[in-house]
Amino acid sequence: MANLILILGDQLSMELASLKAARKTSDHLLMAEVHEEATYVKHHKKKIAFLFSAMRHHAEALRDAGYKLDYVNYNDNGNTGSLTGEIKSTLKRLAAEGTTINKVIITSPGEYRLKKKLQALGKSITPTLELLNDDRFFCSLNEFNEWEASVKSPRMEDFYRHMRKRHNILMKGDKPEGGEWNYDSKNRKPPKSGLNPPAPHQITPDKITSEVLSLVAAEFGDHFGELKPFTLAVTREDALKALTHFIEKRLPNFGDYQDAMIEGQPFMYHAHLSFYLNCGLLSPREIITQAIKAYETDSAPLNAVEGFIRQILGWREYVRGVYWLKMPDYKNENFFKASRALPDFFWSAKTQMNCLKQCISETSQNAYAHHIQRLMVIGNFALLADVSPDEVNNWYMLVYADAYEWVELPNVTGMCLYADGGYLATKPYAASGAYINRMSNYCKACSYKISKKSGEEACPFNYLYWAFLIRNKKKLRGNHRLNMVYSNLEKQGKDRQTEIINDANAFLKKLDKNEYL
Ligand code: FAD
Ligand code: DLZ
Ligand code: SF4
Repeated sequence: MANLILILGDQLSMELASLKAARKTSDHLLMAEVHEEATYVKHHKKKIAFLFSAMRHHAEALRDAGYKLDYVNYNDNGNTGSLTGEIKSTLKRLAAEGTTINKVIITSPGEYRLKKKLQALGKSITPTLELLNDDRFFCSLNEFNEWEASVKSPRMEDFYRHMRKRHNILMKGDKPEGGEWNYDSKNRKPPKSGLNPPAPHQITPDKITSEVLSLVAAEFGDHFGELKPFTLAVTREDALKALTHFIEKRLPNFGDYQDAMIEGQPFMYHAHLSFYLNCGLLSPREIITQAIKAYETDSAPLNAVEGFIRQILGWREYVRGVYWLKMPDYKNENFFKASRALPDFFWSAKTQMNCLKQCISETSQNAYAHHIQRLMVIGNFALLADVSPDEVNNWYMLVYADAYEWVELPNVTGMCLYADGGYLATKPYAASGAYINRMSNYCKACSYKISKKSGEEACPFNYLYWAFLIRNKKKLRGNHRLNMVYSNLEKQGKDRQTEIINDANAFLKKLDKNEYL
């Protein structure tokens, strides 16, 4: 008896749990490009092109490795438009050919939405539908839940230390390498003039990618973002080259300039690897191994390597654990009861606020923005302007090529909007224009004046920040990490607070009318 194994678009790894158990001679593999996955949010054109091309290349690699595989192209006649539909029609076809399927096996999907659909399908078909644990992570979901239950406040930093010890990464016996767990005090330097980071590894589209680019232009022309130039890796070989390129050329400066932003430099010293990691072309283990090797051979300093590893071994694993522990309720979190509609300029980048203009247009161009652009510019604005978490989450899911709900939702709802009331972050990542000015050169070319605190010319982040604190005083005043900030606000006196509120209200009123701000 044969099994049918569905490989999802973000499961492009030869080490996948469902493949390890596959029998090449009898089992059938299925991959499908479907309308439902491409449109449940209207993903950036580049994301669809990236994934469809990577899926097609992976299908070839699987066939070359001797697997029997059915691949359903987006425009194939009879494409049902959904993954559950494709499983059902494949079962029907195989039955007509005389093949009985014993089990449908799938490595558990990364999104709650799809898991529920597959579980529902399992109840309606004859073969047993089996979901296997996705073991491409350092921490299983059971282990995360046990850790979470065993600590008083489940913060990322403690989880990260637990992971360092558990996997013996950057450890000297039971002590952290270099004596500290975290070298952020050495990181986060402002950008200096003349900084010129090397571009990430770029590839030229091959025949498969060119066909996919035409398909995406024809079928998803109304989706957000620019399709070309398309330079992402779509094979494991090229993704490995992108990894080597990062380790050699950018990792040494990763720590120093982790939070820095320069106009016209979207990638800075960041890895630009999240797309490959999240769809399976690269594994977190091999990335961390390479980073450690760079440290051991003195090619990259400890502050860079530790900072980089913390993102993957710490944050990435942690947000996945939080997602699966807290879903489905996490999707409805709205601590501040924020309800503003997403401003139009999130789509068009038409704003005079230069920081937002740069970050949103780079997002549209590259389906990428680095962490601080996502958190401290775009996300910060959404938080300060009281935009509804649903609308913000929808935007982040849609615009970035690395977006899958397991990683996007905790970052947006928890880290960026504090909509979970402080489960994930100890305080809201809210900041005035001073932070953006310190960490970027955006303010130099802005129509607003960073030095002005009130009035039409003032940087909107300046008064929106204080107005956010005033508006949410009842909810935040008790947070000891905000004690100094609130004392500062109180010292500013009643008249100044009224001025802040008036400036913020005037700005938000214009925002609601979609005026050019
Ligand atoms: P680098 O900065 O070079 O970091 C290296 C790797 O660490 C990344 O590739 C990524 O795998 C991991 N990493 C870093 N920070 C995080 C984090 N906070 N959570 C999880 N993994 C992390 N990341 C996604 O992969 N998908 C998303 O949809 C996503 N949405 C985000 C939304 C917001 C509002 C914020 C603040 C962050 C979001 N992140 C998301 C996290 C982070 O911004 C991206 O992983 C990172 O920018 C990817 O670029 P890079 O590969 O150059 O990362
Ligand atoms: C994101 C995506 C897109 C755009 N298209 C497909 C597809 O056509 N077929 C597929 O199997 N997967 C696709 N994906 C990835 C899935 O949405 C992803 O597997 C789920 O969201 C679970 O993480
Ligand atoms: Fe952004 Fe304010 Fe600086 Fe303009 S002045 S770039 S709005 S932080």
